[in-house]
Amino acid sequence: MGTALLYHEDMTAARLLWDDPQCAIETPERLTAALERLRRRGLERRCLRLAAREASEAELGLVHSPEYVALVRGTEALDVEALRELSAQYDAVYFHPSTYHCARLAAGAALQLVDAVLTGAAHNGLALVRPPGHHSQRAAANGFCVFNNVALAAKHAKQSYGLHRILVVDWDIHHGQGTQYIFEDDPSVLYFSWHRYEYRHFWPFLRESDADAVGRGRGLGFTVNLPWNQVGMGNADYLAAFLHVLLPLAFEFDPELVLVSAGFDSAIGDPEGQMQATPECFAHLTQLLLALAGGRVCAVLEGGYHLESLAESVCMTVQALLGDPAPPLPGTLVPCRRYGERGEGRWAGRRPHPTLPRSALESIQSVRAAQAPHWASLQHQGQWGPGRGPTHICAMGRERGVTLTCLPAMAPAPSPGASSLEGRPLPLLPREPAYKVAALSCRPSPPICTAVVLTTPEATLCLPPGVVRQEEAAPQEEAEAWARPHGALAQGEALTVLGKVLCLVDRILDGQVGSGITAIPAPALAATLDVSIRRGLFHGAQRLLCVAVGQLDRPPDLADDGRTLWLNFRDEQAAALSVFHVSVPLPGATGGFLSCVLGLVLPLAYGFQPDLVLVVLGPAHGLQDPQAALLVTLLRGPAGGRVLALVEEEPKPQLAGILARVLHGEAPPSLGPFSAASPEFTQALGHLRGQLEVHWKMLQVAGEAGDTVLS
Ligand code: X5A
Ligand code: ZN
Repeated sequence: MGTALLYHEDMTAARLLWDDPQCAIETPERLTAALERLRRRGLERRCLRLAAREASEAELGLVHSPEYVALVRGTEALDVEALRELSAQYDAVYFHPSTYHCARLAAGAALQLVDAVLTGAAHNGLALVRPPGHHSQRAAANGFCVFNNVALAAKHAKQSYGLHRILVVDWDIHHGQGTQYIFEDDPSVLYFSWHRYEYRHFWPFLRESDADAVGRGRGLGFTVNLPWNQVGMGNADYLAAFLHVLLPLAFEFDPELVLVSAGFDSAIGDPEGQMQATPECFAHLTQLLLALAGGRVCAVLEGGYHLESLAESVCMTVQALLGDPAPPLPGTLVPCRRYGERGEGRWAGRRPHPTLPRSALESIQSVRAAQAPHWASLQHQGQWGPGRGPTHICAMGRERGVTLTCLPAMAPAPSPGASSLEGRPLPLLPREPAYKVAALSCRPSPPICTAVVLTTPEATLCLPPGVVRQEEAAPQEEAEAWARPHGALAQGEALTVLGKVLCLVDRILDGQVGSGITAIPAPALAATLDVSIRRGLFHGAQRLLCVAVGQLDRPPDLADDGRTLWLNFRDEQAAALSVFHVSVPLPGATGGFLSCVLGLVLPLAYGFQPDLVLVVLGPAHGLQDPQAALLVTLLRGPAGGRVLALVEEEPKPQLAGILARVLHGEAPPSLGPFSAASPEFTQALGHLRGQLEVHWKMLQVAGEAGDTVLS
């Protein structure tokens, strides 16, 4: 079990034999560069290596006409002039004598990957193939594509395994019109594509690439097009597209398998795409998709023409498939602002255009509007947007019928070492500046992935290999000092646990441990949380996100200074008590839970860019195990995997094991059948988002005027 990697050296044989500037970028080096980088990073040997086989003609017939297959077979015997002549009959295609063999291997690799994942030989995988597939149609080659590898894989999954719901995510920067045509009337395949469109001025210049192409007949609503009308889309735009468009529909669809048309011409540096998303973004996109379909994700290479960017992005995808935490996204996460704020570090020089309109949000708005009739999760959203929301969060409290208090200011996060304990006396603690938080990016996987603090030995039995018990503890006097304000922690077992938790917080922040879970006796939970937050800040976390589920109060004397963001799911009204203190009602329906997590918690979490995420499941948290598992899985994204989950020891001792597995990189179980949120719930959530999106731009889903931050 693990991640399958499919490849065959023969796929490097096909190459352009004449001069054609349009086709010159599709080179054999694309494959060798990607594979070389996987080897150099030690990623290839962590995968299950499988050699690709050729798809049979019968298999090709799942998608393509016999005449077309025969025509491609015939190219094996053609001379260069005849190849050139035939190529000219298609749009952006070249044939080589080895094309038929390569294209059968590419299709065969996709089929074999599906076999590996659906037979359980692998959890997920990547097929490194060429020629690519998503432009290829029943009887036509197009856009470097000969056979439609991903469409064949979907048909194969339906035919040979009886699957009923397959999600195809096409993150290549071109519209996979071939895949769209093949499945446009098929409700068993949900096809999502984002693509450079520029109001139809970009290849393949099709009217049917726009957001209002939503499928036909029984397939209405199962084609989802997100056209980008400007170049320069970056990490925040891609993430917003996933959180606000793809994932709500995908969770509602509840696929049994996810196929990715994984083109990396959507990454920074690519000459075709001209976009700005950095390679790390693909780790996040992959990780988000792994939360679907029990983690059965099969990625198949499509485009990607900047060898360096392609190789890095492929590595990021494979790392995420392997279960490694995704490196934090560089730069500020604000959808579609100015270029100057994008592309940090080694990619910093690439700023092709000086300014942009709010183009990404317009695209997101248009696809949500086009799909709303077909998806419960997009209904009753009401209208909230920057133009309609409050200009300041304080202004709106009474009108909206929610409790709001003024916050002091949007203070920038203070530097580590600044007074974080707010005058609270803590004797016996070292007074030297707090430790530096280990650099998050370019960090190798921590030596210990996930550590648990448990009091009951039985509970360890359900832990997967690789999850270890946290034995190391802070010295007793230190634990006592930190416990001092809290009677519940003062002695016995609670104090022992606290000593370990203190140490675990430190280890996660210095990168020696990836993530942690602590099961705590109920009476000590709130106090342990309070101390964990303070310890995290003391240890140098600049921003700490706390997602508290259930009846838990925010520690009353915690400063509202922007260093902590407190999100509380509890059974009362939605309320933004400040920009950093938000209460959300506990949704009953899965639809409500998903809108909270995808539409509120994750945008806030990604926008906040925390160093550490604390997830606390407190009294009466009301989450079913799969919901808790999904929440924790998704919260691995924003802080480079640094999550510490605190749960009550009773009444569900098995919960710690479930969370340990997802933090360790296992896929969460399915949420079960989708149930729509009530219109009241959706509206309350919408109001809350409307208030918060002035400060938290990742919440925005509409591109109306009113954003005054641009200047
Ligand atoms: C698979 C892929 C692009 C074709 C571009 C033609 N095809 N101008 O990225
Ligand atoms: Zn492409």
